[in-house]
Amino acid sequence: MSESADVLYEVRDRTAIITLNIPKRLNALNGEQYLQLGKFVERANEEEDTVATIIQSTGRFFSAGANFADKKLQEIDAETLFSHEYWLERFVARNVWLTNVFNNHKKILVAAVNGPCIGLSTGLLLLCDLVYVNDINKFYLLAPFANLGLVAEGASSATLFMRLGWSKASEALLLAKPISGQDCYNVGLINKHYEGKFKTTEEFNQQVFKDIYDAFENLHEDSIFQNKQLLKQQRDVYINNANSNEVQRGLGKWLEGVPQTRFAQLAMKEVKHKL
Ligand code: CO8
Repeated sequence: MSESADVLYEVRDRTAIITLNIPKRLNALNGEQYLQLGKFVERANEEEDTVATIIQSTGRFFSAGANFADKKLQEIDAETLFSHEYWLERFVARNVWLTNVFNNHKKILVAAVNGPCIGLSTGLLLLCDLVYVNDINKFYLLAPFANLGLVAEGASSATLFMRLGWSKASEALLLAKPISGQDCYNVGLINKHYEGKFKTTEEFNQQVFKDIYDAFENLHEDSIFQNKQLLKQQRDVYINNANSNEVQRGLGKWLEGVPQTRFAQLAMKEVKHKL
């Protein structure tokens, strides 16, 4: 297993497995950790012998989104913190690239979802082909951009309505409401759930790995990959359009300065999301 301790990578039985490993922060990711995640997904794309790529996690959350307590953000001087240069590099370039890396992945992209998912990570989750959840009663999606002075990220302005329908997408994005695991299951986002029968995230991850392997083991690889390309072509126009429009609007929000204040308030525990 090769690793930066925070995000891990391994290949097992024709499957690349990427693990978010920051349970104490509920797998909230800072800029470098999102970059590492993207690099690992790129690496998985180039693996010669794999059919699937699983994104899995540790602890009680799948991912709490961007790390609002990122020290680097707090140490930056005010002029930089409101500059085009900073946000073009740290936000626009990163989000466009990461969203494309997920959208363009050639293998079956699977999310093994041990718990709730928030923010940019929700956008990435919605770009996965298959979603397996341990316990739908403990799972929710939260796209809290309207509460943070931001706009949709990770092409979620397209994927939310494609995967949840317009009404739930509106609740998620316009009202920053969490979408429950039961709702996500009812609308078909979740392929399978396990009624919370696994007491540890590791046991759950192991079962998803086994289920995926059993499902693709005897199929013809090239047909899988070509079918993925065919399916993907149907959504590409939406995803690519959303990706570029989202970052353009998002950049405007960072230059306006509201998210910087909201992130600081979250870090000081002055505000909380409504769950
Ligand atoms: N960043 C950093 N630390 C976090 C985060 C986060 N996003 N979320 C949770 N944590 C930490 C908490 O600070 C806490 O640490 P400590 O134990 O040291 O106090 C620990 O994880 C456990 O969290 P809670 O005690 O708060 O656990 P609860 O179960 O009570 O609440 C919640 C869980 C509801 C998830 C709550 O922690 C929360 O609201 N977190 C914030 C989620 C959020 O807003 N994420 C950002 C979304 S926006 C986004 O992803 C795109 C932004 C693009 C930014 C680009 C920047 C460069």
